Amino acid sequence: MAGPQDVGPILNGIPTGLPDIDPDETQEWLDSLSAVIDEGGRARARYLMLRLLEKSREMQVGVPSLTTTDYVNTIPIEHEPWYPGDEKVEKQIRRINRWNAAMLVHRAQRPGIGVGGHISTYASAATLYEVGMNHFWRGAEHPGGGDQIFFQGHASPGMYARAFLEGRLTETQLDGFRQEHSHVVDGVPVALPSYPHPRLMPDFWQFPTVSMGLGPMNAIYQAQFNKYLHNRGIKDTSQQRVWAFLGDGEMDEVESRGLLQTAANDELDNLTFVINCNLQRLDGPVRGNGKIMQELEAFFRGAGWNVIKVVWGRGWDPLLAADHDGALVNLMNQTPDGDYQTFRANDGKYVRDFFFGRDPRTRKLVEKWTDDEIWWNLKRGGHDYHKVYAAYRAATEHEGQPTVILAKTIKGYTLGSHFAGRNATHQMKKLTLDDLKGFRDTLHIPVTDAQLEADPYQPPYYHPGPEDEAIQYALEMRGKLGGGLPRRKVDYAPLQLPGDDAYKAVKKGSGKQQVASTMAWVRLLKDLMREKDFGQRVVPIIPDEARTFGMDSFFPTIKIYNPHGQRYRSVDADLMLAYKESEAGQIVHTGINEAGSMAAFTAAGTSYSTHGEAMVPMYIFYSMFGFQRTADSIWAAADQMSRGFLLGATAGRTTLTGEGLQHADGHSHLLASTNPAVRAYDPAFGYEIAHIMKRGLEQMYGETGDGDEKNVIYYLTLYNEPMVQPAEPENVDVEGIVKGMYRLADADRSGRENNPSVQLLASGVGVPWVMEAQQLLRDDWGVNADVWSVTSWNELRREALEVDRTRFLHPEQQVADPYVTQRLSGMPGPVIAVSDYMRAVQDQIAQWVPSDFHSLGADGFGFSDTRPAARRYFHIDGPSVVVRALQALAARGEIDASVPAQAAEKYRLLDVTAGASGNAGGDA
Ligand SMILES: Cc1ncc(C[n+]2csc(CCOP(=O)(O)OP(=O)(O)O)c2C)c(N)n1
Ligand SMILES: [Mg+2]
Repeated sequence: MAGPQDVGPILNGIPTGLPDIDPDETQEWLDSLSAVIDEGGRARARYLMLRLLEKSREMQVGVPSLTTTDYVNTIPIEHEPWYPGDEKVEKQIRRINRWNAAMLVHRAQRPGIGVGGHISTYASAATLYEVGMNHFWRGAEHPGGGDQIFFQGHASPGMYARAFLEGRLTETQLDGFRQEHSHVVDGVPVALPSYPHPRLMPDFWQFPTVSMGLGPMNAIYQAQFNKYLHNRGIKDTSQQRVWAFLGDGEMDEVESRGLLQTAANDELDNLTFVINCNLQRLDGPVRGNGKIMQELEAFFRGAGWNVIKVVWGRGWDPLLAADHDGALVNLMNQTPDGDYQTFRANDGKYVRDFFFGRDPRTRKLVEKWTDDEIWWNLKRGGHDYHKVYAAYRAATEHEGQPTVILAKTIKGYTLGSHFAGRNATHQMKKLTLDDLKGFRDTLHIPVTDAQLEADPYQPPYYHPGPEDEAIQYALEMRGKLGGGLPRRKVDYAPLQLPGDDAYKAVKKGSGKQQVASTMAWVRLLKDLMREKDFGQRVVPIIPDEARTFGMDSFFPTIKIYNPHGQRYRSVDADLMLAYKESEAGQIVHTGINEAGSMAAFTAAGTSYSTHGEAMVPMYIFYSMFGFQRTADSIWAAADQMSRGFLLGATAGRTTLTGEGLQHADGHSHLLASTNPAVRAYDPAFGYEIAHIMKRGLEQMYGETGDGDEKNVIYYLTLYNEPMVQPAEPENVDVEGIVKGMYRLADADRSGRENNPSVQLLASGVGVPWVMEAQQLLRDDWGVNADVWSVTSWNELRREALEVDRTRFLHPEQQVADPYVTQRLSGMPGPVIAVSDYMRAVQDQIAQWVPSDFHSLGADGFGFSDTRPAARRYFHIDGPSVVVRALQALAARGEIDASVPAQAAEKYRLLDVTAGASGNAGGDA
């Protein structure tokens, strides 16, 4: 066992190396403690120690804070505020919501539909939502701006029920729950999505939350973004708050906890997490043997949050007041969650016997109570309006820290004994006739037995009519707070976009200088940011790679956002490119944190809707750590209809090749192709980048177009291989660049008119390889090769799929060929397609190529080596393209069958050291 001599210099935050300047006095204190334990017992000693700690902190004695407190409410009764609502009416509202939320799911289980839903999550959280709805959350029309609420995904039926009660949704809509295309009325679908999905219900849901763990991250960065907008003088957001409703099971997702420090460091006191601690997740208890609330308390407090526990309802107050020797608190502290769950799945007698009965002193506390009283009076804190209200008030008044409210509830509350606290409750979607009757009685819903028996699959919804007192009250409260929630609205001024001049420099090319496409993009960004009005709308987001991408030059000019400014003298303060943080900084520097960067991107990219202020996020990252690492966040960003630019820098499987397997991105375009909102481009040169960026800005932020057309995300891959950036060719095919391909360099056929031809297609860093191949084919084999720059395999495919679909569904229509077919038809010879990505990227267009199609690509794991060696290894370099082209021609009988082998021999195709395609270097 470790003795005092074994511990390090720091013990639990208390320095142990300090000299004792008065050992006698110290001994007196220690003796007093021993005496208290001897006379008053350990509980008394503990009490005194805690009081001493409290007093020490009050008097600014630097003692370490405790990570956990007793298993009781954080806010003592004497600090509870007066409850400003009409509890009776609010209870009635809550009952109606509970009923309708459950009926909505139950009816969606009707025969022939059976699409499911969740009942128990909302049942446990109804009070948490209702207190917010009636007293706290500001709607979009509030003069101070609306609050932003991340509703727990599986609680969506409750939000629909509330909107129905307020007259914002109809019964027909409720009946279309989870039948988004098939529930058709008068020819149009009238339906509701399963979960909060802005893309599916764009005037209602604001934040997608159902992929657990993303909500917490996005809420933190939403709160940060609100302060960012404020500090940069773009919008006064000082009155707006962000609330995130989360499950206790959800808190096991790494994403749920991984960014808590950001909220604390930024002092996001505009942020409140409400964690519904019903002690259960889908399969069973969250911490059967432990206590999730205690664990979360320690975790959040350790991360620097203000923690408010709402454990017990008001019925417990007199018992706790009478608990003079701490026996009840002791019992509360010791009982594991698994037992708490079991208590609520039983009855009052069980609670008396197995909870209070564990200690004679606690048994005595309730000896005058009936079993029913024990059952009905002793509620959990998250079901008590007063306690929840007190917590919300305290959270909104707290300054300098984000707050988490840990509210203890019962999963399936009020749904009856088959649901409440049962392990299976999360998955239960329908009620038996008996359940329905019991539930109706518990909630006092005026529905008769006969009505329930008539069709137990379709019990009626209940709405007391717009004149009813409860409805009037609900509407009045929402009216005062600025209107119904959730609600998404889109109302913003289109941006004044940069003119052609901003793109001039990058279109000029780099002369003789070798410049990587990343640099070309950074140069363009600099010019775009110089544009008056527009420049300040750009939100550069960088996870600690600014130097890699040559963006450190931004530090002293537009500065790094930090709500605390720069309180230290930076080590490089004397340098021109000094590291500079500022309250009004423009760069969102997330640290090494791609997940957080995507959350920041989402917050900025939806600002056109969440704040009515269009902002342009430009999130630049190591391309391997974008889609590969955070694709689910990008999916959610697309659901939320984010707009902006993702820049996958250091792209390619052989271009950053010094960095090797884990860094070498040879597939992000394929991953990008799975996201319907992403427009992915793999440009080769600066001028292509310029046109794509320009088109992206026009599409997403310009005055034209509407709807989903604008709700897209542009993804550009950028490389770090220095090469001469050509000037934009005269009359360049801009439409081709934007649609995905254009003819870059025709073969020089003079004197070789009748020689065989091939079409070489390449993207990104592969374009120089096919230029090399074009020359070799001409000089060594007399073959005419036309070169195409494919700026987007993905876009070519997307367009072709659209054509296919139209042809399939409207065979009667005359539909023009897909763009890729049109461009290649009539072009002589087979097609060879190559890039620094795996073949599947290029193969996306195969079926629409009107000629033989052959692809080369970087399939397999990356590795570290020189660029030329890696390209030779994957057989994507210039000579490999030549040999592939010759094979294709030989197969068509256009050249002699022996030629390809001769070529392979000539170029030593199987010798990786013989490769010469590309520049040396390849680190980041
Ligand atoms: C990333 C992810 N994994 C799994 C699920 C499936 N899932 C939905 S709800 C749920 C249990 C939720 O438990 P908890 O967070 O405690 O919420 P409660 O319903 O108890 O309030 C699970 C596993 C999901 N939605 N997202
Ligand atoms: Mg739970």
